[in-house]
Amino acid sequence: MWRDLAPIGRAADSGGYRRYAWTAADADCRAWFKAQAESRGLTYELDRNGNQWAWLGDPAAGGAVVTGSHLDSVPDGGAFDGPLGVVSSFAALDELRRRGAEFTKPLAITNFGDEEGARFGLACVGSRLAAGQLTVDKAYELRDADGITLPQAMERAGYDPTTIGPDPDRLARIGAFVELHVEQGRALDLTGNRVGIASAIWPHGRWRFDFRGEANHAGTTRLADRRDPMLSYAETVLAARREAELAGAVATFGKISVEPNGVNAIPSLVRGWLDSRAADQQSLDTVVAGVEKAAREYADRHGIDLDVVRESFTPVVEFEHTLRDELARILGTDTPVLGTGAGHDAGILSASVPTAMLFVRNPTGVSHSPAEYAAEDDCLAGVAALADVLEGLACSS
Ligand code: HGY
Ligand code: MN
Ligand code: MN
Repeated sequence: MWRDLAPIGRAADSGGYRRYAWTAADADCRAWFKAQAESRGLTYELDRNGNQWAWLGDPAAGGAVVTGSHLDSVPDGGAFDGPLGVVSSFAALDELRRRGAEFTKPLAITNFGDEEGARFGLACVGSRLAAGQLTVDKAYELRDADGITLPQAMERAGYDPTTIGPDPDRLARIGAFVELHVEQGRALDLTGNRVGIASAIWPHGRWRFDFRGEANHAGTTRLADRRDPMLSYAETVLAARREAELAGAVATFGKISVEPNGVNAIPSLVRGWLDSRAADQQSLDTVVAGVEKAAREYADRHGIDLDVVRESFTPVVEFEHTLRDELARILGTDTPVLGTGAGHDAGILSASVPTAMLFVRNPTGVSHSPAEYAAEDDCLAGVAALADVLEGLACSS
């Protein structure tokens, strides 16, 4: 499976993955998923929001045990964030068949569309739409950097955008959703364990800061006469770091766009995106309010107009204790239970269905980077753990 996935959407210059929603690379990932489903005799389904499903057993029977993750990536993402969960799901099913497991419940493997939000700016679009956490109107307004809207992109990829929207009947078929994911920090590695269970996802969100000044000549405009939005932006980046440190949170400006983007021109517009996350809502609110207040002061000082727009927000997710305890019972009560600052489709679905996550050790903690890595032995331990969990939840003992 890894051999087939490895070249898809891989950038030769960085070695990272650029698998953005509704692009050619995404289509290749989707074709791979469908082929994996069909080669195992699973029933392939595409849902109304572009999420892929591979079913063993009758979906209508209810109480299905569902596992899976996503195949899209951030810009220059690693090989494992997302795909490890999907590959492990198919491998776990293979393992269960080897064990001769008898399924008493339907099982499904999923690939949720557009988890990273790399193209349209909003993460987890496929699961948010299904769970009714993103309205169709808002989804239709999403645009990529070239101004292509989400429905246009879907249509160009050969999908029908008119069907998107809440899918409660589909979610009602699910008895439990378990997402396996490479860990995106070093918490597991520090415990010396290969596999862990998720406790919670930090509340997190994305805010767009538009600093508007005045374009002018870089050589002839006196410093005193400038309205340079880059200055306010730069000071705001430093404020974000300061506020995050004070609150024990994280805050990142990782994306920026500049107009007119000329070496010899003072910018007219600097647009920066703040990603901030914290263990609790109050700390996150403190950070974002602090950054915005500082940005307004810096903007005033330089004669800059500032707009701040919250583009997305995901509240804290505390994974349901009954399912979490069941996983701990299956895997051993000494299995580490960890929180994470990373978002997942599992976090979105947790508002609608009992949901749990497994993490696989990441020896460096690096993720959202071409350097992301997981060792084969750890990945195999993840497959074995997922197989045990699926067997415990979906098979007769
Ligand atoms: O955490 C994230 O940025 C994304 O949802 N994986
Ligand atoms: Mn990710
Ligand atoms: Mn992911």
